[in-house]
Amino acid sequence: MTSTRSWALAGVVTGATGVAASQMVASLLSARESPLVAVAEGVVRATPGPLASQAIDVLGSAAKPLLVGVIVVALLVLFALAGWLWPRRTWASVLVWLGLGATGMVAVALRNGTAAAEVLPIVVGVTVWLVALQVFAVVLGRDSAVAAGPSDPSEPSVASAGPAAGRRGFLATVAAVGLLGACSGVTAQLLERRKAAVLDRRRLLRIPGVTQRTTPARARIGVPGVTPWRTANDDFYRIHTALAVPAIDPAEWRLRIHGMVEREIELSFDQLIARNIQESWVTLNCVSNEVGGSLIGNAWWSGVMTRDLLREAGPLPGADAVLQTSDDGWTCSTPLEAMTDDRGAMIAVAMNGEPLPLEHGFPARTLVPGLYGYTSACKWVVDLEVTRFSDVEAYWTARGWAEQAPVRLASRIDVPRPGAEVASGRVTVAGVAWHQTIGIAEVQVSVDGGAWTPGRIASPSTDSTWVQWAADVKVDAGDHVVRVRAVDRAGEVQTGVERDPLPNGASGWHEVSFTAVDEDPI
Ligand SMILES: Nc1nc2c(c(=O)[nH]1)N[C@H]1C(S)=C(S)[C@@H](COP(=O)(O)O)O[C@H]1N2
Ligand SMILES: [Mo]
Repeated sequence: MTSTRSWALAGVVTGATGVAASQMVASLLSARESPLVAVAEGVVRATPGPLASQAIDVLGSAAKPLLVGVIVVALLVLFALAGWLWPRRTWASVLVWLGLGATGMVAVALRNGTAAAEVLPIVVGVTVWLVALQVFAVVLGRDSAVAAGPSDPSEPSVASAGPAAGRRGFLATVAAVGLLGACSGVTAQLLERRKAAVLDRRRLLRIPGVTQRTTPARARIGVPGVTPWRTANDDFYRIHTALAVPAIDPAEWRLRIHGMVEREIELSFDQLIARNIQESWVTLNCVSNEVGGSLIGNAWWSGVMTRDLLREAGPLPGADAVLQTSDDGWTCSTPLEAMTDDRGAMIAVAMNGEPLPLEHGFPARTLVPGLYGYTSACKWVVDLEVTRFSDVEAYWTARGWAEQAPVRLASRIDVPRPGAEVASGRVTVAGVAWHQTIGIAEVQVSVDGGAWTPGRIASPSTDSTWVQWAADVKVDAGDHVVRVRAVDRAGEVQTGVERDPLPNGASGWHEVSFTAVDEDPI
């Protein structure tokens, strides 16, 4: 086998394996799209409309497979080229691989942004390419030393007349890299198929008692630019430690309630949703949210009250905690009290009128108004163990976060945006404020360190959600800083003491700098 053919083959096998590995990582991380698909769709979008419609006219339904075919052939040629280049001009080969990676990166970023789940598949793919070719270089380099081609000594070669061992080494490497690729590809396929099946189940799922709800009029402050009061599912922040989002078939899901109880309960999904479904607006936030941060969202949730389920199980005296476990092994420990009092803690099965999105815990997750997510809002929940705090440790409490973490009274400015330029005179400042289960009574703003003056708040129907607020302030031309603080219904005034999120939530006043300019008198 000639060196040219060996290296071209090495390039093709390496290239395909890198793509397969990246597909597998994309499936594992539930990326919105694999890099390969993102590039293909990028090509479609970049194709001028008339050309595209002409292509579809002429080629009909063959247009799509043809496009895929063209991309695959183009990739194979590039892979072969990059393989051939490796022993000759390694830097040029590296440039080809990096260029391919960069193309994927741009396609993905334009479409889905640069979250870890979108970027990591590309990083893995490029790494596989470079490492595999280096392995080939070692194997083929060793062989070429043994069987240097007579014709051109500057060209490393594996002469067909070379020692059979050398050739076997090369073929073994092709087989090993190819096997890695095949396994990755098959894994990606299986993951995708499982996920597709679960998504199908979810799409067809109808849960009696689940309703849709839009933002109530009284919850709107009516200032443009303020965060929508109801957070759409796609815009809801997502936090989980699981690398792969669990894809759970509701037919296989079980919830076990046990531990310090009189009666153990085990429920299938059908048994759960056959119970009394109740619904409410609840704002959920993450303890890691910085002052002014966006790890908070508000939705219309539907589910079964944990109070009812736990009462039925009958907690034994001495129990003060519920250790919740997710299908992915993540745990949190929640005060038993918070899951059995009247605040409306639930096993949620729907979010904004739809079955939970997979990323938010499908088919069931818990939700406890007034507590940060890490101590209460177990996604893909499968197990509730009634226990004692002194007997258990949960995922984050074992890592230095507080055992008890009620949400802190907080407020945020959404408009003006930091650095905004606004017309001098009357400026409307607006945002959101929250102290779940207690509720917000008042929001105050202070401009340039001046006196706190009250703004107005919209009034949602429950204290378990954030409120939108607004305040009109007067400013002259120049740079300004506006601050906000909230007062809750219990009379607590939001503290200006600045604390980091660790161990039990950030505190401090959110402030925004902006510039006021005099409008041109026309
Ligand atoms: N299984 C599981 N559930 C989890 C977590 C997790 O890492 N794994 N993170 C928690 C944290 S820290 C928060 S803030 C909320 C976030 O819920 P969301 O992703 O639906 O917004 O989920 C909680 N439930
Ligand atoms: Mo969190």
